[in-house]
Amino acid sequence: MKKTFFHLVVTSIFIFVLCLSSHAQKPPVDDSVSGACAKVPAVFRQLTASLVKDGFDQEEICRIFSHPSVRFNPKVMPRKVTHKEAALHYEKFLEKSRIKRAKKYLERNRHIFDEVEKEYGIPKEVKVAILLVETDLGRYLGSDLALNNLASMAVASDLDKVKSYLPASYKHLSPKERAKLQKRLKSKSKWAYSELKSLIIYSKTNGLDIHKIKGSIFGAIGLCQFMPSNALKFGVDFNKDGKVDLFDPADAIASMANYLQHYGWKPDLKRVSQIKVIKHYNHSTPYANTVLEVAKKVGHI
Ligand SMILES: [Ca+2]
Repeated sequence: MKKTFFHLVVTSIFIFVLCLSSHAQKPPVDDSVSGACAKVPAVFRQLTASLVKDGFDQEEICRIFSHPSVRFNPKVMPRKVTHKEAALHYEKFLEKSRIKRAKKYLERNRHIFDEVEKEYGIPKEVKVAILLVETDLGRYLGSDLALNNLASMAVASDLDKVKSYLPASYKHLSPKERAKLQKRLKSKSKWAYSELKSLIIYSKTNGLDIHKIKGSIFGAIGLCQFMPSNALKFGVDFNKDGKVDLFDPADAIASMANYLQHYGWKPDLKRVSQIKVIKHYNHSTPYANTVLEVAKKVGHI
């Protein structure tokens, strides 16, 4: 009896110690998730919770947002809401040196431009002109990650959070102006959140590292500067390598052509209708005129 009791006590202690050690050696699976989630910057905690609530995998979202390259840039949203297209100078794209580079780029990628033109009917000169105006033929693809810019806008829906970054003219707003600006912030934040979701899906679907996808200040990506939602809708895997990579000339040029065709580009379209289609790319008449002027200059090789 004594021996049995002694054995019981020893066995119990053994099991207890075993449990403790096993707990220490093998943390529950969820610990790795909460570990990564704990590293998500505080400014993005609510955003990541929303993404998980909207159906994204928690582990994936925490992995994305706990990466050291993720950061909040409070200056993005103020730029978005004060952005004035008319203030941009498009005439620089008509400079001789740029036209010369566009011609060279076209020659270097002529087989792609020709094949895409055959399939979608968009003149190669128009496509190279858009690449020149959008990213200077891939020279400028953005200085920060699309993820950071979109996430920064998505969380900046509150005027008080971004007001110190607004231009001086926005400092003394009337209550009516303030309400209007606040409404605009909310709407842009909602838009950025939706684009952020598209970016996550785009990178995952195409096996691209989201922490390497550079974007414009407003989150446009690739040589053709598509918003992620358009990358999902109009992206074409033209070189048939199994992924839509908008940083690859073949995919970018074909995706752009697909987009323009969708918005009504046809052969023998009159200039006024061409302008209308190009404005779907960027809602600016000076932009559309510049694209056609560059195309005309490039065409005269
Ligand atoms: Ca591809």
